[in-house]
Amino acid sequence: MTTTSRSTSRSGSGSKGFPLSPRAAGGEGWGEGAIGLRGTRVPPLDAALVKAAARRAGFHHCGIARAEPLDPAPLDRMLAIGGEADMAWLRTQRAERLDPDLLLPGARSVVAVALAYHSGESPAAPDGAGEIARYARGRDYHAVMKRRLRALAAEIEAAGPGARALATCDVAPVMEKAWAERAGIGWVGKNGCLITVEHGSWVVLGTLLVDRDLEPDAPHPERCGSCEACLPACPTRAIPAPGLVDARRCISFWTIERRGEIPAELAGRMGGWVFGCDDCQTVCPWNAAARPGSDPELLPRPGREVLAIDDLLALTEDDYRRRFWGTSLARSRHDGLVRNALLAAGRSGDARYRDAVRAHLASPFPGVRAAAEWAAARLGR
Ligand code: B12
Ligand code: SF4
Ligand code: SF4
Repeated sequence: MTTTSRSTSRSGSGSKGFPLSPRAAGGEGWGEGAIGLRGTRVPPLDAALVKAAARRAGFHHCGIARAEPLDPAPLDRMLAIGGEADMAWLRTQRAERLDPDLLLPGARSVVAVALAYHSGESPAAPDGAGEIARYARGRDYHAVMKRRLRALAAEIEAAGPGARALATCDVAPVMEKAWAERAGIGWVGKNGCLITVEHGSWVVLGTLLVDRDLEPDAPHPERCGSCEACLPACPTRAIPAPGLVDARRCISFWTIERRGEIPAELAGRMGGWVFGCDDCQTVCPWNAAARPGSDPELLPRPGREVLAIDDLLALTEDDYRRRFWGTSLARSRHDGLVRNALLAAGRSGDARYRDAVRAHLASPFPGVRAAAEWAAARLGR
């Protein structure tokens, strides 16, 4: 199997997917099947075989959709309100997001997969603790997803020599939730997350675009019904309408994706979060009933459910690299995590953080400095 690898990504650089094998595209003796690239006939693949391979590769869910363009309405609705914040790539790569053929010319099917990461335990954060979103408590899911997608692709290659595929997780302009819904894995809930019946929304997603026909699954029906619990549960009111997430107000965006200064109006509403936010998911009744995932690679690492705020305030760049390299927490960078901890210290109102906060007033990073000033004002200088 061969993958394309072109030059755009979540951050605007890097590849659209990741290479699965260096072999060149092509094949012979394909017999009956759809017309593929260069007018060649491509034989269909067996969907049951792909799903069995996905189970062997360690995926908890796998579904298949036809690689036909997605409905642009949800993406356009989000872009119309500026809900992408400064993630300009969500807007500039609109066309690729909607049409898989622009990413993998000749794409016929999308294999959507999900990994469940929740341990089933939700210990209340102790006093003085900064909360970490659940998905970030185990190994970096990108590495786990990538390795397993490669294993799945290798099995597809063995079954259909010459097939071409593009494996993606997160960084490529692929709307993974929309594909997972179309492939029957779950539905996009009013909180904007993909929810599965078995594991709730505590799943991360990946896709494999394939240039072969596979028997598609039926799209998953919507199961939120009349519930709207997640909308008022968002502390920063980042879900203005069902299924619409405004990144400009989302704690996840500010604490993970965005460096620099966090607006004071939002800084005061972020509760105990220092990396990501799960509030719109913890209230979801489907998550109360979710089966824990038991995957050792994704389960929380000891000491990663929460991080002590005073510990984070004293975190050096070297400590940060040593402790968080290879984990999802690396995305916020050292200055981002310290900034988040400063704001959490300010929100706590606990004067014991005063000196540690003041130590950051002269930080070279404007975001850290602004957070230190905000927190110091709250704690009394
Ligand atoms: C950008 C991004 C964000 C931005 C969101 C920006 C925005 N306004 O959408 C920010 C930084 C805020 C964010 C936050 C989070 N993210 Co994020 N994010 C992404 C990313 C990279 C792209 C998403 C995207 O294209 N957004 C544009 C919108 C319009 O499209 P969409 O998100 O795909 O989903 C829409 C369509 O599916 C559409 N839709 C489809 N069917 C239907 C049906 C109906 C009825 C309706 C109304 C809408 C609808 O509505 C959806 C919501 O707008 C994806 C990875 C990927 N490549 O897909 C991860 C991804 C969506 N994120 C993920 C996660 C885990 C999170 C967080 C839970 C992390 C956390 N705990 O802090 C939060 C959840 C916030 C929330 N309530 O959604 C997971 C989702 C897992 C899941 N079970 O849903 C993904 C898939 C990453 C992964 N590979 O697993 N994220
Ligand atoms: S992740 Fe947090 S801030 Fe973002 S929409 Fe959900 S509850 Fe709101
Ligand atoms: S809380 Fe209710 S409305 Fe929100 S996603 Fe869950 S089921 Fe849907």
